[in-house]
Amino acid sequence: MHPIEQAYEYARERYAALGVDTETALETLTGVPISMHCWQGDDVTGYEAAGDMAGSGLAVTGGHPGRARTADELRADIEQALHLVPGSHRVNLHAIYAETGGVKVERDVLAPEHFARWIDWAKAQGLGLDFNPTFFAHPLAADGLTLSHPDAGIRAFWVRHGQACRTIGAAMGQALGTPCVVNVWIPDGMKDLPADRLAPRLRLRDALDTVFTDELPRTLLIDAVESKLFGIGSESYVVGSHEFYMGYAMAKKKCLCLDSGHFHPTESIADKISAVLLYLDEVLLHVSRGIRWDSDHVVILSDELRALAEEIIRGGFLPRMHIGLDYFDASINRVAAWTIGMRSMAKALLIALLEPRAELLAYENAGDYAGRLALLEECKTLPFGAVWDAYCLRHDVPVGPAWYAEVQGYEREVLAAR
Ligand code: RNT
Ligand code: ZN
Repeated sequence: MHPIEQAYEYARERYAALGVDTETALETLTGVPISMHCWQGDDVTGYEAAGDMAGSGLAVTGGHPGRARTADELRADIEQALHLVPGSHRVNLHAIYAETGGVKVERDVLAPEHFARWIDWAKAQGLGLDFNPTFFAHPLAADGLTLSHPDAGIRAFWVRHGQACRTIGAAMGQALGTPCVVNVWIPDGMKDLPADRLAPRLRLRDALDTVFTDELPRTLLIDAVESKLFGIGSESYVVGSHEFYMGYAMAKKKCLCLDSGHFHPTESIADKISAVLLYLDEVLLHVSRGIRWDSDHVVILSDELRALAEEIIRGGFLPRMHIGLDYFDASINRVAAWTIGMRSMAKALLIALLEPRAELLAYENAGDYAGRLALLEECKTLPFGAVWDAYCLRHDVPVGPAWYAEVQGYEREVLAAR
């Protein structure tokens, strides 16, 4: 027997003794797509003529060579990363990744044809696509206000952009046979104390209502809205706060996006899932890793990530969750940054699927909290690594750190030439 299968056999028995079927866990994991954010590959620049981060409130740090300079390079890099991740996944695009053949196309008139190459590629790769309007890196976003802008003309421009992006998302959903999650995040806010917190929120609410006017079937498109706590340049006030969007999503039956970097540093989005899903149909996750602030570090197998996965699995919420990654680190090899995040997310889900749920609940229901804590602690050293290795082997992706050699080869042969 292959040593990995041998280790797996031992692990299978250890889990079986706790009432956990590793085969069922692996089967479930195979069916969970993770949406990989394209913007890790090019530092959120996109391929519009004058891509800069104007009005974004985001900060990408690092200057590792090999940034994808074109959509073709980006697709090649994404393929390389996904090749190292077990399971079938999705790719998350932004409007700034439109391909307009060198012609300037304003954001408010973008159309599905500008994403035809992405759609054809996704079809060929067997990938689902998700999408985001880009309400930043644009002269009309330069003062940090978009859908809540006091100028009706600027607001209308961004409303048209949001509408155009829903049309594009629906076309993606139609072409690929899987609904496209279209997530609205805007940077709107103020650096210093506003005198009026209400008016921008009223404008945002009305603008969103106009963006969402067209009823589009859930089979093609899922509308999501994403809040934020603060950004660079919006430290004192963010128009689309958590309360704003939680209320909006509930009132208007939208999907709520929870980004793990968009709350106070000690606040965990894991705890929010079972609360918001009492009132909402669906939740989108932007899995990120903040260090001291919303720093968007590469996702790793942290306690926070494990807690998030546990909550999804414990609640039986998988069918109502859309799991996406959202970070950007330009200081290390970008293909590795993707691979680490994707593999970590899948590992966290696997560990959660391997939890001895019945035993834990038995302790809890008996009021034996010492037993519950003892078992949770013992679970941390159960041989989930052997189950993960078997999963990688079965899906024909490198086992253990072996994947990094492939990234090194790609860096030498492809990235270094950029
Ligand atoms: C910004 C939000 C948003 C972006 C992406 C690029 O704070 O998290 O989701 O990161 O849309
Ligand atoms: Zn996000």
